[in-house]
Amino acid sequence: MNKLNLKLLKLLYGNKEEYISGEKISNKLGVSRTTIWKHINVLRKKGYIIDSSPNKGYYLQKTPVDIIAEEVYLGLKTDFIKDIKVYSQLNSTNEKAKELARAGSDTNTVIIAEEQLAGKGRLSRTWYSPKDTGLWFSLVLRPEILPEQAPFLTIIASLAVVTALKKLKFAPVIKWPNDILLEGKKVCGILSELSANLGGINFAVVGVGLNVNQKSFPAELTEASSLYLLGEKKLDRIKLLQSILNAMARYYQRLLAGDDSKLLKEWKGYLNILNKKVTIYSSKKVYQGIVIDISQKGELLLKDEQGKTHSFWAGDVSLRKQEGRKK
Ligand code: BT5
Repeated sequence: MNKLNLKLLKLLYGNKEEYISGEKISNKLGVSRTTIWKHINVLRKKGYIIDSSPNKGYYLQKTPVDIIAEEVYLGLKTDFIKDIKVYSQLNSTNEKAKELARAGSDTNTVIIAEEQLAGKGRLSRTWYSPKDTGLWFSLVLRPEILPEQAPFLTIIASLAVVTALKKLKFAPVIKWPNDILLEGKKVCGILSELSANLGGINFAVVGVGLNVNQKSFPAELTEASSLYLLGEKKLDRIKLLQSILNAMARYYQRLLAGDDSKLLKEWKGYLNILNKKVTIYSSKKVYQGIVIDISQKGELLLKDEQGKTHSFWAGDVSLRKQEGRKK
């Protein structure tokens, strides 16, 4: 994010509905009026409508509809997020986030794409990410937790999305390990990836795909839906993203503070498979049984028909409720 653009925007926001003179901006930011004029034009190119008058100065009339890093940043209630990068098109925000993380990018950076050409799901699946309609973003984190606690990153991300959806009066349900459903339809998927060694976690990337304003889906995605289709209202993606990131900041702090048990309990409150009959597909075998619990480490515990308990990690298996359809 360009720091001067951000400072300039803050001033314009602070003076909504009225003009602020070029001289006043110049004094406050300690830069020349020509520099301000150049940066006003940069903001205009990003979609901000800023009126200017030789006598009165500048006035912010309208903010853009596209996702703009500064715009997201200004509405955050937390200093948890250190940087936001928005791309109009990426193959995958997770891939970009990993590339930046490997190159030493700051922690707590959000990578957003307006469109993904090769959005990723688990187990080499693809995530349909059409242009300008959803929220496709990844967070680069360097959490000081043990590698075995990594499933908690997906847990807190789903709690953050659930919190934001509940604020909009939706009633979300979590399907283990990483789906968020509304009225039985998948509106959100989360993909967390980890780079770790014996010393601990190098970095984690938490990717969130949330269907917001799509009006339709490809025929093969029979179980997908969007907030628009279910709520019959177009939503402001920036506000929604801010709400998710604000909630994520609170959950992340709790995770770092060692509040795992309570987080897990809260998350289990939204799960739709506890005590239900399910079929689990691992790469080698198919298991059937009843989900008896999720372990403190985030593994699914399944009791099979012979009474034997098996545990599964999220990354390795797919699951369907019996009589249900395969994910
Ligand atoms: C997931 O995988 O649900 C994780 C999806 C994570 C996507 C985000 S977007 C930002 C970040 N960058 C990335 O590259 N990825 C992350 P999984 O549980 O494997 O589910 C994938 C399955 O969901 C697919 O095989 C489809 O059946 C279905 N699906 C694909 N696109 C969908 C969509 N937009 N909405 C609902 N379902 C979808």
